[in-house]
Amino acid sequence: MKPNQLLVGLLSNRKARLGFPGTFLKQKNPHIMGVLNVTPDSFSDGGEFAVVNAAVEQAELMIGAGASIIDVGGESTRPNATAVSIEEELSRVIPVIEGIRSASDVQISIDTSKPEVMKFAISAGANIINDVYALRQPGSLEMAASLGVPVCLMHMQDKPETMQDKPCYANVVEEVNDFFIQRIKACEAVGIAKENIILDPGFGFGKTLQHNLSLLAHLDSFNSHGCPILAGLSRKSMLGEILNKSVDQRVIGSVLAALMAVMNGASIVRVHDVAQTSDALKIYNAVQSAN
Ligand code: 9MG
Repeated sequence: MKPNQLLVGLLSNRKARLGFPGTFLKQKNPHIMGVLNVTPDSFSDGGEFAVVNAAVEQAELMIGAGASIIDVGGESTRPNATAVSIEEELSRVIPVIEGIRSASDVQISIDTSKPEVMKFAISAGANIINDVYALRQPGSLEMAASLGVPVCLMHMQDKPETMQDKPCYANVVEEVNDFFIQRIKACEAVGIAKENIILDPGFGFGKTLQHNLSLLAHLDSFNSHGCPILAGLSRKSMLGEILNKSVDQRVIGSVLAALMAVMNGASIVRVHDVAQTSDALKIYNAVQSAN
Protein backbone atom coordinates (compact mmCIF):
# COMPACT_ATOMS: atom_id res chain seq x y z
CA MET A 1 0.00 0.00 0.00
CA LYS A 2 1.40 3.43 -0.97
CA PRO A 3 1.88 5.86 1.99
CA ASN A 4 -0.81 8.26 0.77
CA GLN A 5 -3.28 5.37 0.40
CA LEU A 6 -2.55 4.41 4.00
CA LEU A 7 -3.15 8.00 5.11
CA VAL A 8 -6.46 8.15 3.25
CA GLY A 9 -7.44 4.83 4.85
CA LEU A 10 -6.58 6.04 8.33
CA LEU A 11 -8.34 9.34 7.84
CA SER A 12 -11.49 7.75 6.50
CA ASN A 13 -11.40 5.24 9.35
CA ARG A 14 -11.11 8.03 11.88
CA LYS A 15 -13.89 9.92 10.09
CA ALA A 16 -16.08 6.83 10.23
CA ARG A 17 -15.37 6.39 13.93
CA LEU A 18 -16.01 10.05 14.64
CA GLY A 19 -19.17 9.94 12.57
CA PHE A 20 -18.53 12.49 9.85
CA PRO A 21 -21.52 12.96 7.57
CA GLY A 22 -24.03 10.23 7.65
CA THR A 23 -22.57 6.95 8.83
CA PHE A 24 -22.72 7.23 12.60
CA LEU A 25 -26.29 8.49 12.75
CA LYS A 26 -27.56 5.61 10.62
CA GLN A 27 -26.67 2.98 13.26
CA LYS A 28 -29.62 0.63 13.86
CA ASN A 29 -29.75 0.66 17.67
CA PRO A 30 -30.75 3.89 19.42
CA HIS A 31 -27.97 6.14 20.68
CA ILE A 32 -27.71 7.30 24.28
CA MET A 33 -26.56 10.91 24.60
CA GLY A 34 -25.22 11.52 28.13
CA VAL A 35 -25.78 15.00 29.57
CA LEU A 36 -22.62 16.72 30.80
CA ASN A 37 -23.41 20.17 32.16
CA VAL A 38 -20.29 22.17 32.93
CA THR A 39 -21.99 24.97 34.81
CA PRO A 40 -20.80 26.22 38.24
CA ASP A 41 -23.60 24.36 40.08
CA SER A 42 -22.79 21.01 38.36
CA PHE A 43 -19.42 20.16 39.95
CA SER A 44 -18.13 21.27 43.34
CA ASP A 45 -15.48 23.91 42.70
CA GLY A 46 -12.06 22.76 43.87
CA GLY A 47 -10.40 24.95 41.23
CA GLU A 48 -10.30 24.79 37.44
CA PHE A 49 -8.35 21.50 37.15
CA ALA A 50 -10.54 19.71 39.66
CA VAL A 51 -13.69 20.75 37.79
CA VAL A 52 -12.29 19.68 34.40
CA ASN A 53 -11.06 16.35 35.83
CA ALA A 54 -14.40 15.67 37.49
CA ALA A 55 -16.27 16.45 34.25
CA VAL A 56 -13.99 14.23 32.15
CA GLU A 57 -14.34 11.42 34.72
CA GLN A 58 -18.13 11.80 34.61
CA ALA A 59 -17.96 11.54 30.79
CA GLU A 60 -15.85 8.38 31.05
CA LEU A 61 -18.36 6.84 33.45
CA MET A 62 -21.19 7.62 31.02
CA ILE A 63 -19.24 6.14 28.10
CA GLY A 64 -18.57 2.98 30.15
CA ALA A 65 -22.27 2.78 30.96
CA GLY A 66 -23.32 2.91 27.30
CA ALA A 67 -23.36 6.52 26.08
CA SER A 68 -22.26 6.90 22.46
CA ILE A 69 -22.59 10.71 22.54
CA ILE A 70 -21.58 13.10 25.33
CA ASP A 71 -23.45 16.42 25.24
CA VAL A 72 -21.22 19.12 26.74
CA GLY A 73 -22.94 22.37 27.73
CA GLY A 74 -21.58 25.45 29.50
CA GLU A 75 -24.73 27.57 29.71
CA SER A 76 -27.98 26.49 31.35
CA THR A 77 -31.17 26.76 29.28
CA ARG A 78 -33.45 26.79 32.35
CA PRO A 79 -35.96 29.67 32.46
CA ASN A 80 -34.25 31.58 35.32
CA ALA A 81 -30.62 30.86 34.37
CA THR A 82 -28.21 33.79 33.93
CA ALA A 83 -26.69 34.31 30.48
CA VAL A 84 -22.95 33.73 30.15
CA SER A 85 -20.43 35.51 27.89
CA ILE A 86 -18.70 33.76 24.98
CA GLU A 87 -15.41 33.80 26.93
CA GLU A 88 -16.99 32.27 30.03
CA GLU A 89 -18.75 29.57 28.03
CA LEU A 90 -15.53 28.74 26.14
CA SER A 91 -13.53 28.56 29.38
CA ARG A 92 -16.04 26.04 30.75
CA VAL A 93 -16.45 23.71 27.76
CA ILE A 94 -13.16 23.72 25.80
CA PRO A 95 -10.87 22.06 28.41
CA VAL A 96 -13.56 19.43 29.04
CA ILE A 97 -13.99 18.65 25.32
CA GLU A 98 -10.19 18.41 24.93
CA GLY A 99 -10.00 16.12 27.96
CA ILE A 100 -12.73 13.79 26.69
CA ARG A 101 -11.31 13.74 23.18
CA SER A 102 -7.81 12.89 24.37
CA ALA A 103 -9.25 9.88 26.22
CA SER A 104 -11.91 8.66 23.80
CA ASP A 105 -13.29 8.56 20.25
CA VAL A 106 -16.84 9.00 21.56
CA GLN A 107 -19.14 11.43 19.72
CA ILE A 108 -19.14 14.79 21.50
CA SER A 109 -21.93 17.27 20.93
CA ILE A 110 -21.56 20.89 21.92
CA ASP A 111 -24.73 22.28 23.46
CA THR A 112 -24.57 25.93 22.42
CA SER A 113 -26.28 28.61 20.35
CA LYS A 114 -23.21 30.81 19.94
CA PRO A 115 -21.34 30.53 16.61
CA GLU A 116 -17.98 31.28 18.25
CA VAL A 117 -18.46 28.47 20.77
CA MET A 118 -19.49 26.10 17.95
CA LYS A 119 -16.27 26.89 16.09
CA PHE A 120 -13.82 26.43 19.00
CA ALA A 121 -15.68 23.40 20.33
CA ILE A 122 -15.42 21.61 16.98
CA SER A 123 -11.70 22.48 16.72
CA ALA A 124 -11.23 21.09 20.24
CA GLY A 125 -12.72 17.73 19.24
CA ALA A 126 -16.51 18.00 19.37
CA ASN A 127 -18.28 16.65 16.28
CA ILE A 128 -21.98 17.45 16.63
CA ILE A 129 -23.74 20.79 17.27
CA ASN A 130 -26.74 20.67 19.60
CA ASP A 131 -28.56 23.99 19.36
CA VAL A 132 -31.75 24.62 21.33
CA TYR A 133 -32.34 27.67 19.07
CA ALA A 134 -32.10 25.45 15.95
CA LEU A 135 -29.48 27.76 14.37
CA ARG A 136 -31.72 30.87 14.60
CA GLN A 137 -29.19 33.06 16.47
CA PRO A 138 -27.22 35.48 14.24
CA GLY A 139 -24.34 33.78 12.42
CA SER A 140 -25.00 30.26 13.72
CA LEU A 141 -26.55 28.86 10.52
CA GLU A 142 -23.54 29.96 8.44
CA MET A 143 -21.09 28.77 11.09
CA ALA A 144 -22.70 25.32 11.26
CA ALA A 145 -22.61 25.10 7.44
CA SER A 146 -18.91 25.97 7.37
CA LEU A 147 -18.09 23.39 10.06
CA GLY A 148 -19.80 20.57 8.12
CA VAL A 149 -20.79 18.49 11.17
CA PRO A 150 -24.20 17.03 12.14
CA VAL A 151 -26.55 19.54 13.79
CA CYS A 152 -29.46 18.97 16.15
CA LEU A 153 -32.30 21.42 15.47
CA MET A 154 -34.50 21.71 18.55
CA HIS A 155 -37.93 23.32 18.61
CA MET A 156 -38.53 25.98 21.24
CA GLN A 157 -41.49 28.36 21.43
CA ASP A 158 -40.33 31.81 22.58
CA LYS A 159 -37.04 32.00 24.57
CA PRO A 160 -35.86 30.32 27.81
CA GLU A 161 -36.67 33.28 30.11
CA THR A 162 -40.37 33.39 29.17
CA MET A 163 -41.11 30.16 27.30
CA GLN A 164 -43.11 28.58 30.15
CA ASP A 165 -45.23 31.71 30.86
CA LYS A 166 -48.09 30.79 28.52
CA PRO A 167 -47.20 28.19 25.88
CA CYS A 168 -49.91 28.23 23.22
CA TYR A 169 -50.53 26.13 20.07
CA ALA A 170 -53.57 25.39 17.90
CA ASN A 171 -52.01 21.97 17.15
CA VAL A 172 -48.62 21.39 18.74
CA VAL A 173 -47.63 18.41 16.54
CA GLU A 174 -48.44 20.28 13.31
CA GLU A 175 -46.72 23.47 14.45
CA VAL A 176 -43.54 21.68 15.53
CA ASN A 177 -43.58 19.83 12.20
CA ASP A 178 -43.96 23.13 10.27
CA PHE A 179 -41.01 24.50 12.24
CA PHE A 180 -38.92 21.48 11.19
CA ILE A 181 -39.87 22.04 7.53
CA GLN A 182 -38.75 25.69 7.71
CA ARG A 183 -35.50 24.95 9.55
CA ILE A 184 -34.56 22.09 7.20
CA LYS A 185 -35.12 24.50 4.27
CA ALA A 186 -32.97 27.18 5.93
CA CYS A 187 -30.21 24.62 6.55
CA GLU A 188 -30.28 23.27 3.01
CA ALA A 189 -30.16 26.83 1.63
CA VAL A 190 -26.74 27.37 3.25
CA GLY A 191 -25.44 23.92 2.26
CA ILE A 192 -26.13 21.82 5.36
CA ALA A 193 -26.87 18.34 4.00
CA LYS A 194 -30.12 16.76 5.16
CA GLU A 195 -28.17 13.65 6.20
CA ASN A 196 -26.47 15.87 8.78
CA ILE A 197 -29.70 17.08 10.39
CA ILE A 198 -31.17 15.70 13.63
CA LEU A 199 -34.65 16.89 14.70
CA ASP A 200 -35.81 17.40 18.29
CA PRO A 201 -39.31 18.53 19.36
CA GLY A 202 -37.83 20.18 22.47
CA PHE A 203 -39.77 18.65 25.36
CA GLY A 204 -40.35 21.30 28.02
CA PHE A 205 -39.26 24.22 25.85
CA GLY A 206 -42.37 26.40 25.62
CA LYS A 207 -44.80 23.52 26.19
CA THR A 208 -47.39 22.51 28.78
CA LEU A 209 -47.65 18.95 30.06
CA GLN A 210 -50.41 18.24 27.49
CA HIS A 211 -48.25 19.61 24.64
CA ASN A 212 -45.33 17.41 25.75
CA LEU A 213 -47.53 14.32 25.98
CA SER A 214 -49.01 14.92 22.50
CA LEU A 215 -45.50 15.27 21.07
CA LEU A 216 -44.36 12.05 22.72
CA ALA A 217 -47.45 10.19 21.56
CA HIS A 218 -46.97 11.40 17.95
CA LEU A 219 -43.16 11.40 17.85
CA ASP A 220 -43.09 8.98 14.92
CA SER A 221 -44.84 11.52 12.65
CA PHE A 222 -41.57 13.56 12.56
CA ASN A 223 -39.75 10.63 10.98
CA SER A 224 -41.33 11.59 7.62
CA HIS A 225 -38.40 14.00 7.10
CA GLY A 226 -35.90 11.11 7.02
CA CYS A 227 -33.77 12.71 9.78
CA PRO A 228 -32.97 11.03 13.12
CA ILE A 229 -35.20 12.17 15.99
CA LEU A 230 -33.64 13.15 19.33
CA ALA A 231 -35.77 13.18 22.48
CA GLY A 232 -34.72 14.85 25.72
CA LEU A 233 -37.14 13.94 28.52
CA SER A 234 -34.72 13.08 31.30
CA ARG A 235 -35.66 14.41 34.76
CA LYS A 236 -37.85 17.11 33.18
CA SER A 237 -40.65 18.85 35.05
CA MET A 238 -43.30 17.17 32.87
CA LEU A 239 -42.31 13.91 34.63
CA GLY A 240 -42.38 15.69 37.99
CA GLU A 241 -45.90 16.94 37.22
CA ILE A 242 -47.18 13.43 36.46
CA LEU A 243 -45.34 11.72 39.33
CA ASN A 244 -45.37 14.57 41.84
CA LYS A 245 -41.69 13.81 42.50
CA SER A 246 -38.56 15.96 42.84
CA VAL A 247 -35.77 15.88 40.24
CA ASP A 248 -33.72 13.23 42.07
CA GLN A 249 -36.75 10.92 42.30
CA ARG A 250 -37.45 10.85 38.56
CA VAL A 251 -35.00 8.14 37.44
CA ILE A 252 -37.60 5.43 36.71
CA GLY A 253 -39.90 7.97 35.05
CA SER A 254 -36.99 9.21 32.92
CA VAL A 255 -35.96 5.70 31.85
CA LEU A 256 -39.54 4.83 30.90
CA ALA A 257 -39.97 8.08 29.01
CA ALA A 258 -36.73 7.42 27.07
CA LEU A 259 -37.91 3.89 26.26
CA MET A 260 -41.28 5.20 25.07
CA ALA A 261 -39.54 7.80 22.92
CA VAL A 262 -37.49 5.05 21.25
CA MET A 263 -40.59 2.87 20.80
CA ASN A 264 -42.28 5.89 19.17
CA GLY A 265 -39.45 6.57 16.73
CA ALA A 266 -36.56 8.37 18.47
CA SER A 267 -33.02 7.32 17.43
CA ILE A 268 -31.22 9.34 20.11
CA VAL A 269 -32.23 9.87 23.73
CA ARG A 270 -30.59 12.63 25.80
CA VAL A 271 -30.34 11.37 29.38
CA HIS A 272 -28.68 11.89 32.76
CA ASP A 273 -29.06 8.27 33.96
CA VAL A 274 -27.07 6.47 31.28
CA ALA A 275 -26.62 3.06 32.95
CA GLN A 276 -30.32 2.67 33.77
CA THR A 277 -31.38 3.84 30.28
CA SER A 278 -28.86 1.49 28.70
CA ASP A 279 -30.35 -1.51 30.59
CA ALA A 280 -33.84 -0.60 29.39
CA LEU A 281 -32.71 -0.21 25.78
CA LYS A 282 -30.75 -3.49 25.86
CA ILE A 283 -33.95 -5.31 26.77
CA TYR A 284 -35.87 -3.41 24.09
CA ASN A 285 -33.19 -4.23 21.45
CA ALA A 286 -33.18 -7.90 22.44
CA VAL A 287 -36.95 -8.12 22.00
CA GLN A 288 -36.73 -6.23 18.70
CA SER A 289 -34.21 -8.69 17.26
CA ALA A 290 -36.18 -11.78 18.34
CA ASN A 291 -37.97 -13.63 15.58
C1 9MG B 1 -29.58 21.37 26.12
N1 9MG B 1 -30.85 20.68 26.23
C2 9MG B 1 -31.67 20.62 27.32
N2 9MG B 1 -32.77 19.90 27.03
C3 9MG B 1 -32.63 19.49 25.74
C4 9MG B 1 -33.42 18.74 24.87
O1 9MG B 1 -34.61 18.25 25.23
N3 9MG B 1 -32.99 18.51 23.61
C5 9MG B 1 -31.79 19.02 23.21
N4 9MG B 1 -31.40 18.77 21.94
N5 9MG B 1 -31.00 19.75 23.99
C6 9MG B 1 -31.41 19.98 25.24
